[in-house]
Amino acid sequence: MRGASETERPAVCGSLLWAVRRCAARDAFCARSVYGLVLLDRRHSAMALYDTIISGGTVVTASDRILCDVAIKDGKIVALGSGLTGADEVIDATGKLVLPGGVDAHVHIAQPSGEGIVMADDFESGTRSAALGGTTTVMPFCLQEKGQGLRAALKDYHAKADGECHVDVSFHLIISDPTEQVLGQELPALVEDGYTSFKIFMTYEGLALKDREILDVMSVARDTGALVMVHAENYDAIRFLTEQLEKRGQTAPRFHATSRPIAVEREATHRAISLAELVDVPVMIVHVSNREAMEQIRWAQNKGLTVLGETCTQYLVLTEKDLDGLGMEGAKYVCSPPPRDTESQEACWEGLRTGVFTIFSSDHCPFRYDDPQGKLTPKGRTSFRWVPNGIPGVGARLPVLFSEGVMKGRIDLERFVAVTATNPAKTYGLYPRKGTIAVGADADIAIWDPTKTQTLTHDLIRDGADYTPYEGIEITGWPVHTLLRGKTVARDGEVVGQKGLGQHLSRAKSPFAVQRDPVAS
Ligand code: DUC
Ligand code: ZN
Ligand code: ZN
Repeated sequence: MRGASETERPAVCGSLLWAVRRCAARDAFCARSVYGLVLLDRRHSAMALYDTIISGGTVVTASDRILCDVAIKDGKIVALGSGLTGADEVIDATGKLVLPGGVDAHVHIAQPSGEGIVMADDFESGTRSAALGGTTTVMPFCLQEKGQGLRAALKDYHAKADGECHVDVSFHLIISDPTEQVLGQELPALVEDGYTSFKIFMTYEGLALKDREILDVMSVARDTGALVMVHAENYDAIRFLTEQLEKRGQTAPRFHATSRPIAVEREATHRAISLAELVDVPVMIVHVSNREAMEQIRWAQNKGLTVLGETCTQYLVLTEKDLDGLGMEGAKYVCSPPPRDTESQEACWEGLRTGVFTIFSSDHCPFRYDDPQGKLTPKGRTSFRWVPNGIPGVGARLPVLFSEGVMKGRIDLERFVAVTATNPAKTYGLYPRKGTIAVGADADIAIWDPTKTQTLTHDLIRDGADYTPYEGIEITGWPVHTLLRGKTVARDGEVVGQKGLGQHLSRAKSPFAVQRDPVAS
């Protein structure tokens, strides 16, 4: 067996091109893993060298695209090269794109959402939809209820998820009650245990933290190397506007958008950035919906602050007009921040293209529409303020971005991979295990047919909701085969195999939050 010489670059750090050339040059004799040297030697060819080869497709990473085969062994990618042979199973990907499975860094699954309201997805249905939509890792939130310890909250969420998932899962924490115990004991211990990111809210009854509390949480993040995600909307301003609207009888779902105008988001975004600057800690502003909020982030980035941004599907293809539907129809689009206008959509595309936004997520937060425990809760009919906040999207995220972004020339394929897989994996401490196609990475792969065209309907998405807000969009390109650690989990619109293949992932600290070893892989 030939090993890599001391002077060679470790394969996982190299570009895809480099790895391919290197494998091709050696006739795919050997491969290195991220975690050590591996034994792939032709002399053992009586036994299959590989479990699976994906042959003939165009492999795309965040930096390269190249025609080559991908060999998989024991759930890992072990070789990239041309003319690879010697596998138990060969998947013909001729004419297809071979992409890293998506990493959806912002989803809500089975999260308690208020009295009488039930989220539409459990971990089985939410991760089923993810697999069908080409996503192989989801990052849901574990919500700390007021008065609850974080460990207790995590125990509940693990109990809900364990054995149920079709794709891998890794929890962020939501801090709603930053007590001394939480800040001083639980959070630091949990960061060391691999829960390396937490979300805080600047709005919502029972969730909104005061500025002082935000500073306290940020300060723990700074001390522990965790990444703070911020829901940036001004709580008092929303309450003020909501009360005014209700006094005027303006209670239909469309007034949800009126109650949360851009200034509400812009102000909170700027405040979150300023608080993070004071503490000297990186911060991720999630679900950014418009140019003014994006400009706060760009301003901070230009100033040299580590401020990251995320935008989501709804801000690219929905507008406030979608909330106008007859009767309660608009409730299908109630989410926060609300979708804006076409200029805001353009700004979000620009942010994805230029890198102001590092990450593209779904903010999947599903409620059934025609259901008293969902969007049509009796209280919701009395005012928009009671309509459950959030829309489904984990299954639609990648097809919509591929079709509207890549196929319409707004972003290129490499950027698509970057914002949907590589960057989320890097940002939240899952890289290089997740988020790329490289020797040593988990074989989490979505094979796309870029020519497949269809009209988006809920039966293609198959989450637990009873609608998709993206119904009727004409989609070009579809993930026709999804593999999780080398095993097929979805193919041709059907989930394959048993639930329970998905595992919980403990994460490293974000490279944005801690100094990286400059030479480690
Ligand atoms: N914030 C989220 O992140 N998701 C859904 C609703 C919300 O306000
Ligand atoms: Zn939020
Ligand atoms: Zn969310």
